[in-house]
Amino acid sequence: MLTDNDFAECFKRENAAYEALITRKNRPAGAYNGVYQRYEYPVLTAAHTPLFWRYDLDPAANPYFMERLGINAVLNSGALYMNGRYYLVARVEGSDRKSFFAVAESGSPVDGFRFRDYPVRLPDTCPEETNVYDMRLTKHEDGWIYGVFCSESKDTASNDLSAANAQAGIVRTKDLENWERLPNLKSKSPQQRNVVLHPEFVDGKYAFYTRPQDDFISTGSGGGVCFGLVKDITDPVICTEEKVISPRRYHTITEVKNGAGAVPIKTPKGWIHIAHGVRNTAAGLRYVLYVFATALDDPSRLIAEPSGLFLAPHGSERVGDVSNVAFTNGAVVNEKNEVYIYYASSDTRLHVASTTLDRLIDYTFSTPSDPLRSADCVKQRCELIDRNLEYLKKNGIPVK
Ligand code: M1P
Repeated sequence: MLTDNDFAECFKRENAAYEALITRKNRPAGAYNGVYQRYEYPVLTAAHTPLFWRYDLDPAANPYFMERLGINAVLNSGALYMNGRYYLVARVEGSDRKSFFAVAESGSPVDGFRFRDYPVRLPDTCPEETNVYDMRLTKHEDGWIYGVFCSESKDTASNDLSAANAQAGIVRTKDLENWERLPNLKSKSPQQRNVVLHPEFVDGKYAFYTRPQDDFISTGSGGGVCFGLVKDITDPVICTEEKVISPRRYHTITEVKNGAGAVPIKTPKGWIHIAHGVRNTAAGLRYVLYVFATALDDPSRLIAEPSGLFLAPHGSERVGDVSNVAFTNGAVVNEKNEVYIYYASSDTRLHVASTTLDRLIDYTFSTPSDPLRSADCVKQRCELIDRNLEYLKKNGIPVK
């Protein structure tokens, strides 16, 4: 048992380490690819959660200064840029495996994120709900900020203890402090995950990107990222056919499944979507980010899909609770047209990558699409090599 003095020393030491972590400056890191810039440090980790969320700070109740309620991971985060500040609504996973949401904010897009004193106290309107995670934050033109997240419950119809049911929960807020819970989204699909609300009305209706799935893990007959409309957000029923807008494809990075990620970014050339694609490997599922664009006059119409992956888990990002995963559910654009993409690695920590709107547009609309067959991919690459060698020769630039 610690003396009061030792207890106070422990707190002082841990608090100093915490403050050093929160105030540490981030810096660009990683190989150049011209598309985006990674940063050296994650923007949020389990260690970024306040000490008073984890420790009992009363020496009489906690004589060994132990963590009483540990935090396992901080990951997939919705993101918003408002009035010069960057807001993240992160998925925080306790050591009890239950996730919850918490708002962290900073004046900088790449460091300094500090959690508010309390996690989000989501209205508890679904008694069967066991777990909540992965909130997408949409600043909608109706004036509300919506949070669409996965609401998970036990599948009581199955004898399998791990069988679960995923639905899209919906909340709305004006201040990221007071949240109103709306009914879960209803669609024809038995399960839904990775649902995103479009920021503008489409044909006077609320538009959702959905991801129909037959069961909790497998999308089964679900063909990919879909699009559907809802007349009344307080009674959210998809009233149109859920149209596949970004299909899964054989032998691509979306073969096993895909899902909408960040709220689409409006650009003069179209809506840019940063989504995730999943393929299977001998080492298990591999999650990467990819990009596609839909038309401004019809956000359900695919107009560009650059080939392959946009961002894959790299180096130490590849290891974590669920290894080999890159996942995003939040990106922001500031008034300087800088884009910050918040992505989690291996379901463990949250990173940021930066780019600009111009670069993202160029990437989206000038990167060739996937020809889907090795022979055609070689042809595509040889055409690039031809053009490059010709250019270098013409301009007298030596390569060797
Ligand atoms: O473990 C990787 C990801 O798995 C899920 O994504 P999907 O539904 O596409 O398989 C999500 O639960 C996500 O939280 C998680 O990061």
